[in-house]
Amino acid sequence: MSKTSMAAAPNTQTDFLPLEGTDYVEFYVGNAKQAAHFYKTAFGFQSLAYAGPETGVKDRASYAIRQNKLTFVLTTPLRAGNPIADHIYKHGDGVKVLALRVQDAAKAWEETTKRGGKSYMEPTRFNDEHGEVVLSGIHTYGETVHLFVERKNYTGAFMPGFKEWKTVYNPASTGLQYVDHCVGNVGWNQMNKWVSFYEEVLGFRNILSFDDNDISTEYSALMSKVMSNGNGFVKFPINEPAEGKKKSQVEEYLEYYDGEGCQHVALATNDIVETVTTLRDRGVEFLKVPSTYYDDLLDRVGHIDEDLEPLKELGILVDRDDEGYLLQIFTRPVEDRPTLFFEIIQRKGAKSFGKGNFKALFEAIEREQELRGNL
Ligand code: TYF
Ligand code: FE
Repeated sequence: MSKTSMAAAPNTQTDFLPLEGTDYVEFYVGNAKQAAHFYKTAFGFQSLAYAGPETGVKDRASYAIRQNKLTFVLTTPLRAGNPIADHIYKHGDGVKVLALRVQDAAKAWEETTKRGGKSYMEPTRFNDEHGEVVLSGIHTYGETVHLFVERKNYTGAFMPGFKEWKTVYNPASTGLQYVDHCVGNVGWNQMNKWVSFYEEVLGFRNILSFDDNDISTEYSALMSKVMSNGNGFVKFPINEPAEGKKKSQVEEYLEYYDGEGCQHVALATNDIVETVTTLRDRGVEFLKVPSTYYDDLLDRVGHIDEDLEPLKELGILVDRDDEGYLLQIFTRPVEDRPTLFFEIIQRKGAKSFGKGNFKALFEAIEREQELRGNL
């Protein structure tokens, strides 16, 4: 049997990069107007702010949308021949920016770049009549970047450059609350390089590891290490492909994304049955597990507060660790390329990532890989 290592030693050093959580996730997409409509309609986001030619931004259109503590920005280029257009030509729609909230964006940039982080944006002040936001940023895996966002006294809708975006069409929330974690897929044998990057450049710790014995024997092979910042508000698992009997799901991603990138963003809810019922009714497609998954579920995880029937009906997975349990489900990729997808997660004490579900989950992913002819 495989084992999962849990890091024990607390970080006693002072945190050189205090993070308050995820500020926003920005996607580069082929059509931001329609993508914003999709995330509003299907996922329950509300209109927040807009930037584009009408606000003095000439090269792009960006729609910021919000649901509870979740903010997404959908950005599209208005012409060919620029980094945004090149990004979507190469990768298709995907995550460009994982933005992290800080108290001091200049210090975040100085601390990370002096430790070897490659600068994406030097500390820059952005002002409008609502105050000031300071941004800085560094590169991470692939063409993905981290922005550090300092918005101390800013009272505008989102950010200078954006104007408030008010619409009559604002579908009800689906109960999604905040970003639980964002997973990166990196190249063959690159996982430990990126683990060291998060340790050395951002001061994160490796809190969980899954090796190929955990998840490769029969199933879509991969290895994964979960990186967490000091307060646990920001968690970035890193996957690399592993040699298995079949083509790794991570390899499939790398081929279609044409490089390393964000594989899934996990969104937290306080009521997963309610949230997933609503998402499904609004057209979000989820991976399906065989109904036999539920035959011995309660033997595996013990008592849970939820009724089994709705979990089974919706295909929600359950796993337990020392501290509690979690419920999770995965969407199918949200683009035509088999690249980015979302996880919906409800934690009831558990701080782990659902290792007990890997077999059922990876078999479900494999069935889809097979349908695509990519196994
Ligand atoms: O984030 C995680 O680690 C879990 C499990 O391709 C997982 O959500 C890992 C790899 C993967 C899908 C889910
Ligand atoms: Fe996950």
